[in-house]
Amino acid sequence: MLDALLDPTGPDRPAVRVGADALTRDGLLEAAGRYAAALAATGPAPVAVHATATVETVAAVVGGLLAGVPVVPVPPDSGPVEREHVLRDSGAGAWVGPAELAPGLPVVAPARAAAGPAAYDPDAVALVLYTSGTTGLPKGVPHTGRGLAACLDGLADAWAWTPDDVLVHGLPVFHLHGLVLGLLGPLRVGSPLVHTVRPDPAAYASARGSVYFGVPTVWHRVARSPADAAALRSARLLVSGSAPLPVSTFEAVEALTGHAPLERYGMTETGITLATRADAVAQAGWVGTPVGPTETRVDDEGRLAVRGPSVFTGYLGRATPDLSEDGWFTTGDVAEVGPDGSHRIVGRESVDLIKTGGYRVGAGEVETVLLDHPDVEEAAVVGVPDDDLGQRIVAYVVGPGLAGRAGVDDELVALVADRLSAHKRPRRVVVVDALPRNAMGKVVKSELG
Ligand code: MLC
Ligand code: AMP
Repeated sequence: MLDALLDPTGPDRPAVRVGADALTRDGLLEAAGRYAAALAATGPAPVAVHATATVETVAAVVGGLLAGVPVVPVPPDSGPVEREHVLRDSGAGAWVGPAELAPGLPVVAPARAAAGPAAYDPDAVALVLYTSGTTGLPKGVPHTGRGLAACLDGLADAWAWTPDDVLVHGLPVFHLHGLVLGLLGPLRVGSPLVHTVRPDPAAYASARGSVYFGVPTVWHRVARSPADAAALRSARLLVSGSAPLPVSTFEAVEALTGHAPLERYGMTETGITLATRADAVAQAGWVGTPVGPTETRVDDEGRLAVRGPSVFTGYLGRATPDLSEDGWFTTGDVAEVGPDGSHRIVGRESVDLIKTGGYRVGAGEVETVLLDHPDVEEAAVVGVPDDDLGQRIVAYVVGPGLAGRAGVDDELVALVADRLSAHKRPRRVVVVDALPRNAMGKVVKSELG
């Protein structure tokens, strides 16, 4: 799957830069090969990686892939409840990260001598990504090398992405966007990567790349920083994804940079299934045509289903009712298809999946933590529209001991931060006497926010 990285005729130039640290192609193969050698000794169980934005994470992830050991990237800010769940649920047998964060798991240290790649099985699980559902703790999404490669080849074709490009982004390296597209993409295509550690407009401006990736929040911030935006004029492509790009942001970015952002659409479960091609005219609000051999289907109610080589084959260890036997995955997004075959994402079916800053957060996951507080009797978590984040998380709570108590919001935000990833914290906590409910007793979330 890492074709360009493993091509012995490829140039030994800086392949991956993360902040101030850079690895050449040979340097990365050496660093990753040392992890691969160590992993050969820990056995075939998945390796979980504390996925900070560092070259060490890059080496560990690539090392797992070279060794043929499934890699489970773990958000470095995940609280203990979330982290313990991911480690247990994935069946991880080894850990790259601080020992105290994964008690009981052997810590993998790079071996003295690098190992070369193990025999590659394209149908073996290469990565397990965790993503939120509407309720419960995050679910594991296994991807094979074949599926990931199909996704990346489709995008390389759509964007005419070649080794002559330099990719720039600063997205987290534990999700589909930052890790698969943003790291495995350059290693498959052979284009150098400049990872800016954080996706700040100033860092994007000084990186001088040709292709830039960002979530809409990043583009919103770029648009508010005209001098940095102007530095992106020399780029070839600005790509947005992971959440809807507001028309106002699309237009501001185009005016300041001279580039209409190319939107693409995907999901942790499906890979990137729709993309605006580099040679198409990008239109605000439209996310493009099927990637590679992907097929899409939109029913009378607008429900979007996708099928193709990058779509997963089911959650790890649990039923996957949204996946049909013949491979169609019902995304939960509502879409329309234009006369040119381009797709527009109109909304989501469930209010319980929130997208904040491009992160997917299940309302139920946050509600469960809030309900663990002794004074919280009822909780409803919603995403309310936010210019910068797309949606911001607001929690409504009910409990006789809460009303009028000073600092209750900080206490509940801290409780969430203590258990789950930082971006799952509510931005605001509202104490109410009662939650709006319908005749069936179900909370009417549309009346909140
Ligand atoms: C945040 N903060 C809070 C808070 N929430 N403080 C108190 N209470 C809360 N509830 C803090 C933050 O920790 C931060 O502190 C500061 O407030 C600013 O927070 P922010 O406004 O959220 O900004 P930032 O931290 O800069 O995050 C924005 C962002 C980030 C865009 C950088 O959201 C991000 O990296 N998003 C990318 C998500 C992503 O990659 N998704 C892809 C999923 S895959 P401090 O101290 O740190 O400044 C997918 C499929 C596909 O979707 O199609 O790609
Ligand atoms: P995740 O599971 O984090 O991979 O999030 C997937 C969800 O992000 C999709 O189901 C969509 O709701 C949303 N999404 C991703 N890309 C886009 C886009 N370009 N436009 C609108 N929504 C998007």
